[in-house]
Amino acid sequence: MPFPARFRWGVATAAYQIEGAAAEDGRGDSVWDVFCREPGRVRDGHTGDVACDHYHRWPEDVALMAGLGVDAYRFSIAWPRVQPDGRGAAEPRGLDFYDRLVDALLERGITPFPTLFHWDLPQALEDRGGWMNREVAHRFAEYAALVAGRLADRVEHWITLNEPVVVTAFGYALGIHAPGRTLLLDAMPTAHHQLLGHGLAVTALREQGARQVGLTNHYSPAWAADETSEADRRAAAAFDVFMNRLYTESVLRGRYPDLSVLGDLDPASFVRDGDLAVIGAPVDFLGVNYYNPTRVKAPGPGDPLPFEIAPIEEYPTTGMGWPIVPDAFLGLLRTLRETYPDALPPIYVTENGCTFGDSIHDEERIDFLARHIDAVHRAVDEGVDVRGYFVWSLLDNFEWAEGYHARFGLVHVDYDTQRRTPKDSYAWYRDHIARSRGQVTG
Ligand code: GBH
Repeated sequence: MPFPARFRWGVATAAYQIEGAAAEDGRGDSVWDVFCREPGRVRDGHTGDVACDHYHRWPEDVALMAGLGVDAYRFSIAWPRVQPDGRGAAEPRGLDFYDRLVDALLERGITPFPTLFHWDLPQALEDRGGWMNREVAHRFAEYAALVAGRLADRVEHWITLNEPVVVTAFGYALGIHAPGRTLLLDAMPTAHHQLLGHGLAVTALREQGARQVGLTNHYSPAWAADETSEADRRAAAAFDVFMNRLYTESVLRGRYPDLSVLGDLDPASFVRDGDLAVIGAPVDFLGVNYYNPTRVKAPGPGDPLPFEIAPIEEYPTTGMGWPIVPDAFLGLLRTLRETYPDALPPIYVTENGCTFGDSIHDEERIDFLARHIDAVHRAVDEGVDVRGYFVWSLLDNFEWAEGYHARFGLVHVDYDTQRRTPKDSYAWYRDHIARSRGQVTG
């Protein structure tokens, strides 16, 4: 069976990774601006100060999307452009930028899918504890309302958060990402406060007329290193709660899975009465980001976390060293449907992609995308309600702690000249979209 006629093909980016113009039009510092300035945090001291200069070159980037023939574009809105200090009245110049972008997309028939928070928290809020501080959830909902107040007359689809688990795990528990804190399991309130912010924002967005609201989670299927070992299976189950289920069960069912599997954790110290009802506010879709599965083994003595990550060596890997396992993607989509048969909203795959060196002749990316799209196709044929697929990413861009070394784009960016060169995968995806339109039914 072909893909359904209304299936949306898209590309994705995020503000800090492409915009640059870090000090323009009143933009405040985000945690990533500050993190990048600390020596040793990001490879080779790279920063997002200029990035792909998308803030100035967006017309060219919209034209590249039009050339691909995508139906939809997922981008993120930089909170510190809208509220430089994370609170108070909107900076109109910041909103103007997204206003122009949205109009240009709509003119080209491209549906905007803005994400309100893709990791660039205003530093002023981090100075007050960041996501460790419950108050930030309320600030987030206010910010969401400001943006929707300006754009919801034209923007139908809204994504609140991008991958809250990565903020908690990499940003607050392990210190690999901004704000670089190493709280280990003491970082768990940041998961709760992000989810609370999501729930409060759902209501705030709807009040401003947003029609389709969802959040994007990162999913990594957990494989027990030794299926016959009870300790490894327990560790894999704990990882699954930590990485996947905490952010899914709470949003779709208004309850947390049993968090005691994570260890000595007192949810009552940060979860208040009524919070889960807020977090479980109905969503219209679930955004799924998938890159790879994770092999998990039992923790060693004195290990602060209830699991350890073990290498997956029997599959080829991407340039990041991440194993390429399209079957795990199919398995993930099946598992979501089996686990939440009555509660799962339509799914959008809001990110999937890879990096392999910097050649514009990127056969490996084409193969990666073809096999992962095939997994989505099979899931759809089996009845999983997937409505769209977004390639990460339109452009090579600032890959967080890897700086500009990892290139995920369908379009190559020369960071000296800002010249964009479509890769072979760009032509392949364009043809794939055209072909799938040619054979659509229903
Ligand atoms: C996404 O995060 C982000 O939303 C996006 O901004 C980013 O550019 C993109 O992915 C590419 O990285 O198997 O132990 O080596 C992805 C989060 C977390 C996914 C780490 C892959 C691999 C860890 N990633 N994970 S491991």
